[in-house]
Amino acid sequence: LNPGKCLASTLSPKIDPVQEKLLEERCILVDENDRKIGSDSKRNCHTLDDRGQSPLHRAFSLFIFNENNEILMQQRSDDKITFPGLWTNTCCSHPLAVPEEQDVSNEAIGVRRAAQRRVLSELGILPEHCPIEKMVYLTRILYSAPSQCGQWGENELDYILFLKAKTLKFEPNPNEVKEVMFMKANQLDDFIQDRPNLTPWFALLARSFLPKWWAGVETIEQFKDHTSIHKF
Ligand code: DMA
Ligand code: MN
Repeated sequence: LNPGKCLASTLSPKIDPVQEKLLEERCILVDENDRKIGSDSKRNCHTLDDRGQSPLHRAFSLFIFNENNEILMQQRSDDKITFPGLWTNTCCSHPLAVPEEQDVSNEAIGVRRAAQRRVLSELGILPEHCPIEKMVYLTRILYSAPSQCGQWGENELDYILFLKAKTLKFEPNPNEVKEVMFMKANQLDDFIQDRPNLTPWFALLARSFLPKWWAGVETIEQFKDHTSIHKF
């Protein structure tokens, strides 16, 4: 990712009002061991300081597979404040600093609730097609990355969630998602070679754990590791 190269829309001085309002959400601040140390606005959590850093907060990355084990991929809308226009996995966002979503007991139930909330708002996937009890919490990763234009970035402790969907119906919300596609496992290498416009976290996972997890998706529980926090 070239931080110097900005998409046209990110050069626009006007921030999309819907996305701007979402900057008021309260994210969960954590230490490197995933212990909650407070909360802060989505805006502050994604604003880089003069050393290019932002506060570490909890997040999730959900991968939804259809019955043919293809991943539902999304291209972020040009209205997104961080990483606009980039291709990424099905749905990423943050559990919020509210009791229902802060609870990481019971296989990170709060994070899975947040994922169910966000697939509905980003992709129009109904909760019954994304059941919390069918979402598998695999492991956690820690990574940071600047967005395309310097001012914004990520610094996250990211819960990886997999869902093998029985029924998959979606209706992307254009304010969030520009395009969707299904990707087969044997297309992954070409996908990451051919596209300069991938999110940093998807690129990291695609080059590390994803091929192994994907090959074993039918027995995904074998890859559960709730002890490690993998640092990139
Ligand atoms: C944040 O995703 C989470 C990760 C793993 C990067 P996002 O920028 O898509 O969050 P939101 O959808 O809430 O804007
Ligand atoms: Mn974040």
